[in-house]
Amino acid sequence: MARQIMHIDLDAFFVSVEQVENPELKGKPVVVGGRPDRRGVVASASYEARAFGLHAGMPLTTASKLCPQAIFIEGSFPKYRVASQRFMAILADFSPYLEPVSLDEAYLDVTGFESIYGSIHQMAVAIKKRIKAELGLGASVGIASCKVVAKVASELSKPDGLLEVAAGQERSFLSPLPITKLPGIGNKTERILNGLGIDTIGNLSIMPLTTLKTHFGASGELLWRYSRGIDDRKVEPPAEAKSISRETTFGQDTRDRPRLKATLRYLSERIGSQLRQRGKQARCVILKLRYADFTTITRRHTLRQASDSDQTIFDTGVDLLNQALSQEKQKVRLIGIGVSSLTEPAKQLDMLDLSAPRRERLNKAIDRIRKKYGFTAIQTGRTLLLKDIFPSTDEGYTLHTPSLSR
Ligand code: TTP
Ligand code: MG
Repeated sequence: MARQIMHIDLDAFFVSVEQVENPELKGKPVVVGGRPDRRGVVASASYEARAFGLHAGMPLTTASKLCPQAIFIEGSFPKYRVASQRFMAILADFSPYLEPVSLDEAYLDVTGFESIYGSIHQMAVAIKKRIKAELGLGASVGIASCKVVAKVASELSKPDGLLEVAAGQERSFLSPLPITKLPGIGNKTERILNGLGIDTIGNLSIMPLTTLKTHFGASGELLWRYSRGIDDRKVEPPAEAKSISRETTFGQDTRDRPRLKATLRYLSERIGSQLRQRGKQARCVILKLRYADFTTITRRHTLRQASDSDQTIFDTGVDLLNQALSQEKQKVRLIGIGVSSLTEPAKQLDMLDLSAPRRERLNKAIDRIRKKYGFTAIQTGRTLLLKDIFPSTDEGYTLHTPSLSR
């Protein structure tokens, strides 16, 4: 029997959360991402703003030129996280086979659920109703026999949509759509496919597999399968994150070391706190820098022993920063730090590092205080410098790219 997969995606998620909180924003061109005079990009645009050509990823300055009357909002990530958790909790009430994909997007395997709801279509209506009633948010739902077709269907039905693709109709549904509608086709793939004379998913689906493999390697086969509406991926509970990272863009490009280090310190503390919250340690620390000309580099260092300490992450980050700056004259536009190779905490502490137990106690105490009084209740001397750079709230500093610096 064919499976029944639902893909649910909230409409203009960040903007809609703001509109629920402040109904005056409803029906207006609204952008979440930051003020138009600030740097950074649009994270979410209302459908009214999209009518002016605004979209996610567009620089805020361009957005304000295209639509000067748009209302620009900085955004607050913790608020979106709460809304996302409530959204996922509603979905989990409908089917235990839930796979969150991002904050506002999930797959549900609903095979056989028509016996409870009358039809899968009615089940989707019930889900949309609950999301609207409890969160005030619009959602779009795609229903199909596999993930890729369900996703394309929800996207195509937006906003406030519901689109079901009957079993057997997958290929003919996809066929007339432009290739950009197929998940996984970015700018580069699009350019190459256009170069081969392919502009619709139907054209893509009749390409010989060997040609696609020559151009795209292993992902050529995925393109070939998806374009025919073939996708055996299961709806699975989320795997544990393999890495954690945070980054932010400066208001003005800078090479000021105290400022760079203060930002790095703050980002390191957030990473450390998240690691400890999850009960994980990391073996690898990664620094990311974007220079004034948008060149982006990452530099990594593997630690001798896995760690969850703010200080270790920061110290490693500073070493990588110093090395990178010694090889590059440009100013820095964006700085980020991340950790990967996550492991369970090692039982045996490094005998050569006598300060490790003390540091661990200190980190735990800091986490307790922050949990009670907010992230900025305790700050190291270095991050205090950030006071002058970023506005602060109890949840932490509001960085200019809220969505990207979570
Ligand atoms: P999307 O679901 O891609 O976008 P959306 O919900 O704003 O609009 P719609 O689904 O109706 O097309 O992403 C969900 C949220 O993720 C979005 O509200 C903001 C955030 N986001 C970013 O921060 N940066 C991005 O580049 C994108 C695409 C999304
Ligand atoms: Mg969305």
